[in-house]
Amino acid sequence: MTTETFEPKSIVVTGGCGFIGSNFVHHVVRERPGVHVTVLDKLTYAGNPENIACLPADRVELVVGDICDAELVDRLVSEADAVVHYAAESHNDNSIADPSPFLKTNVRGTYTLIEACRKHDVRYHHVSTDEVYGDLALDDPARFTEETPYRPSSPYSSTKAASDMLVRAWVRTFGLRATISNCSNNYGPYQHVEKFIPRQITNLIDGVRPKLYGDGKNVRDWIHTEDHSSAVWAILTRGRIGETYLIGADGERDNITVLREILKAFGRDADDFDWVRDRPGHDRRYAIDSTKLRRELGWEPQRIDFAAGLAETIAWYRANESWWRPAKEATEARYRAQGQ
Ligand code: NAD
Ligand code: TDX
Repeated sequence: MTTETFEPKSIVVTGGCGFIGSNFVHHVVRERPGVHVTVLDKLTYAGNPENIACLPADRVELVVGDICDAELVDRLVSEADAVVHYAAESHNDNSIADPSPFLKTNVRGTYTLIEACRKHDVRYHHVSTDEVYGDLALDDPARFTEETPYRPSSPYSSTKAASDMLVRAWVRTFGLRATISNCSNNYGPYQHVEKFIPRQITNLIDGVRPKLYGDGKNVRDWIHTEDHSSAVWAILTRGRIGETYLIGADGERDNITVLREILKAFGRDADDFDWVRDRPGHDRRYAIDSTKLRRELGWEPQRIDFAAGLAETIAWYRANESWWRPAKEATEARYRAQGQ
């Protein structure tokens, strides 16, 4: 299928100091020399300006602010060709402990951005998650497609689903020039230590036993964050307006298998971990069918060797202790209070 190429010169990246957003900013600076990036980030507990501090100042500007600040958003959007929206409250466990910031940032924040994009007729790409589709059974041969009905399980995923719905409505009713992507679980550098893979790696560096929820059989569909970035760029520049694209790299693995790969890399015994309290409402399995993205836009993931990607990620956390150390103690204190 032929699609027109959109060539933005100046983009706003919300949440560009978080895990996936900052990896995307690195990707754009490296791969797209003519593009200027304005990062809009509130620098919550999950945002770290260090993630993009090494990038050239004439290519990347950081604006510290809230996506719910309509005046600020209006000004930044009026000066841009496109908005790529990553900013979110992103952690399921936090959304169970306190859903309130999820409602505000994920729903109200998205509303604020799409209103500004509508007013200034600016192209908008909405970054979302496969969790909006709920979960699949372990023995179900099916995978999620763009046609799968929404069935979110957690406060986090229900607010992401709500934000997707707002974008769809703005496309249909107001002609917003938008695309949506729903990606599976990312891993790679700069991921917060609250998330599964970095939590276990940094526990092992600290000589603490990793923590596995429930029976450890929950399946996640892992993709390297670099492949997520290349997919988002393909959709932003060549995707069809109003369309949703699922992003995945055929990386299904259950949690205990991933944990045992990490334990092995540290030379530890396969059973050297603690079983802890399960997450309430814990989704069983996610699996993405990304045929539409591959067929229509010719995208292919490059970083499909999970063992190699994991080894690189472990090496990154070993080499960058000063990056994660400040967040570790408070994160583990939160988990301890939850019995996890
Ligand atoms: P993250 O928690 O690491 O980063 C979120 C960033 O958003 C932080 O820099 C934070 O400071 C910023 N932010 C939060 N609230 C804000 C606000 N009100 N205003 C401005 N900035 C704010 O998240 P992540 O894991 O990088 O996820 C990024 C996006 O990708 C999210 O939209 C998430 O739903 C989506 N996603 C994540 C995954 C995954 O595996 N992590 C998978 C699919 C989709
Ligand atoms: O200590 C742990 N032990 C454990 O067994 C942690 C932190 C998690 N888990 C399990 C829960 C999940 O089955 O590991 C799996 C992955 O957990 P998370 O890293 O919290 O990710 P998940 O809940 O799957 O959501 C992630 O992927 C989809 C991101 O956090 C979301 O932002 C994204 O939308």
